[in-house]
Amino acid sequence: MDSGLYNEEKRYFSTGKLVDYKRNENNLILEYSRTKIALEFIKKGIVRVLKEKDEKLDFSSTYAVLDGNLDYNHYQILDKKEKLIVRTENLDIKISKDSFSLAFYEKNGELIHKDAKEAIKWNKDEIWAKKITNDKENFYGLGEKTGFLNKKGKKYTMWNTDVFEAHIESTDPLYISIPFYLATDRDKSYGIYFDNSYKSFFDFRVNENGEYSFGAQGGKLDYYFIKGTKVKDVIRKYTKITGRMNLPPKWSLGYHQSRYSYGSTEEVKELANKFRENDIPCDVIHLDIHYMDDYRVFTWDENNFPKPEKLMNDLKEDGFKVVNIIDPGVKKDPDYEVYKEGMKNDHFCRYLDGELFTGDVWPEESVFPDFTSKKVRKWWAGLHKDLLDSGVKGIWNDMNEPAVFNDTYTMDLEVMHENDGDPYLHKRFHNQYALLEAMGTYQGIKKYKEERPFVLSRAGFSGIQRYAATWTGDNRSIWDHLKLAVPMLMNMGISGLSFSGTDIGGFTGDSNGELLTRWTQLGTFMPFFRNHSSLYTKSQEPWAFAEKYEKIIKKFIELRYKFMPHIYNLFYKTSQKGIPVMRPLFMEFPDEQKAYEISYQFMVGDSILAAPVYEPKKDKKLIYLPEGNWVNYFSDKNYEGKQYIVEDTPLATMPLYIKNGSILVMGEKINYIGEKERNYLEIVNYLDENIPKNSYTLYEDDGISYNYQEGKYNLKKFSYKKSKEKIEFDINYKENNYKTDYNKYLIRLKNINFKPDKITFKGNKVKDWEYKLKENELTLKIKAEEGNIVIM
Ligand code: MIG
Repeated sequence: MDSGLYNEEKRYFSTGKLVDYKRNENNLILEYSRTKIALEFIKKGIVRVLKEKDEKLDFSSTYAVLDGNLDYNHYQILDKKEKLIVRTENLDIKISKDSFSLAFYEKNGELIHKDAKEAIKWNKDEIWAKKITNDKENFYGLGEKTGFLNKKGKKYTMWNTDVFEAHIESTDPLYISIPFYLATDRDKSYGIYFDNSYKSFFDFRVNENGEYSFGAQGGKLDYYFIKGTKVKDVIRKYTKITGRMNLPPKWSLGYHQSRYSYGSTEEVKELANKFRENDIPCDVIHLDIHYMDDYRVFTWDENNFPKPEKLMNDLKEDGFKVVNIIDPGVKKDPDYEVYKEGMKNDHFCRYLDGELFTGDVWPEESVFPDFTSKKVRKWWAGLHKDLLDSGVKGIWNDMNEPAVFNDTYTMDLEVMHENDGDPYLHKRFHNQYALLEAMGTYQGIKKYKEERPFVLSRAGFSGIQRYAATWTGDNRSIWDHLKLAVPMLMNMGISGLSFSGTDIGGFTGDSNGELLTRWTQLGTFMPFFRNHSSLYTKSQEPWAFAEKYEKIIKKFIELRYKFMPHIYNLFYKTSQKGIPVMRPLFMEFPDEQKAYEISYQFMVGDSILAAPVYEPKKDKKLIYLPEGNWVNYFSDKNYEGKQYIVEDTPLATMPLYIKNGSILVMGEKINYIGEKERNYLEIVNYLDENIPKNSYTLYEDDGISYNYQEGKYNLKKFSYKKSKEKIEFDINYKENNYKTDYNKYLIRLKNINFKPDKITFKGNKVKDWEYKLKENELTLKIKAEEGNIVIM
């Protein structure tokens, strides 16, 4: 079988010599003797490299790429003997005349990245880009991939695939394809986004000449070089090209409970009651495929769910939101409305000769909407009306690789997609199928609810972050899969998919109390926080095992809600800049060599470090703490950074550290988002001897509507400043157009090192304060207003 990897033995064409070139507004056309190549200048520091196909330069993109980014034309061309040099404001690009090859330099002459000598190769089936790396450079990203954080030395395939259970280091590909990688060698970073949705390959097995490559079995060579001195800058620019997540409804950041499947009204109600009775916070319940009438999408099973509207209403009163699963396959049943309507309007995928494509999925023989067509997406959006009207709040898109129960596990590659008049075979659209479905789903929710949509998708392509959260599919209830989740989710975050999670407790197989407890601890700091398990497995709701486990699980779910103001704030930042919530250590500590290889610890934002336990009966763990001073959140024990420490890891706690010198905002314990008015917002200052001042800007809004787009939000800046004699704490409202539910600030200063004599707020004496000598902590309460606190 052809592995699809670049193979020197095969016959390929290469470009030949430069014959001519032409400068246009935003692009430079390079005419080599055997092909044309365009460099398109997208934005400052983003250059698109595009090779012609079938003797034409086709500037069209996949659905991943946002329109409207093209705005750069500040460049000059110098024609030298052996090279053309393109100078932009922040890049010098040297183009070799002998055979096409690029080298990107900083303005100071430092090399950022260069191509192999013959940089582009192709034959009738494949195209390849060949690149050069160095010993120090590592690779990250590529979305949903198993294995260690650093992808150097491995090869990967992009082909959306339903992989049941078997997720190990060598399992590849999986459900989601993100043809984007980040390369960094500590001093400099760049990204490459390969905008090709055919089956594609990234081969980071660097050869003796320092070469690596990527390519695809079809389509164009079309990639974006993204310059970024800092890693965050590369991600910011990548998500400029393919988009960022929108602000999610706040409830979707709470705890989700799911199972394949909660099968009746009674079962769902019992579940909901149990959460409230046991006083365990939960916002969301998921309904898997058994809520439907014989797996017909957009229907309800009338026996088990006779009155969905009533059920939704009852759940709503208890603060629950319901997310229903929808698969793309539509049952081929002449009496079924969705099938009839789709057939009448020709919405389903067909072969070139007009024959309907059918394949077996849950409803048995099924047909598949052609989401490449705008009118089909609109129809699909419309189909959600009844579900949403009945009170369903979010949609879960499963099986959208698309998965089909046949030999290839997917749609026949010869099936056609209409693509609004630019039709082509499934092999071109396969990896985009879920992205297009999610577009339709998102549109539907947006249309029928005056609220921010929540969509969860199993498959995806670059850009899926604009419409959906993602999860990593069918893992198992084994320790290895808890561990695997950590680097996988970090790489997803690097690849624009900030809102991701894994099935907590594991999907297939039986979970157990200890495993579920440890997994929930990780989940507390995972962007998407859902417990889900498969048919025929042991129940794994928080109370499913012994009480000692339930207690700890409850404590951690509560902790998620305690951290909610901060987590929501981090999501706000993702929506603004694309920077993920869950981050690899090197993103915050780029100067530390060690940080680039740490696969099983992560940062939540820039100030919290989590090192989840992923082994049974573990009572001690070796942890690396980067530069700075750190405090264990649970034990209050302080540690100096830039060293390994051995930490105690009793089941009741997880290694969680706050970087001293930072500020965190926290909420009160609630059972679900919006349950009740809060009394206060807690602002904790983790003071550090070496850090005399710092600040934290908090974003707040109603968490559900679009009013923030009309300015109805707050940006509150909290800062402290320390000197020998006093500490000042300043509250400054940059924006203040949303009325919050609390009216007090509870301010805590840890490591304060003196007992204050006098505290004032806006010049008036503060009475409500307490200093705890043993904890070395000051707590004070003031009215939630702007102003300056002086502590002397
Ligand atoms: O072939 O809808 O990954 O989360 O519970 C199984 C049933 C189909 C796969 C999803 C899983 C879901 C299950 N689905």
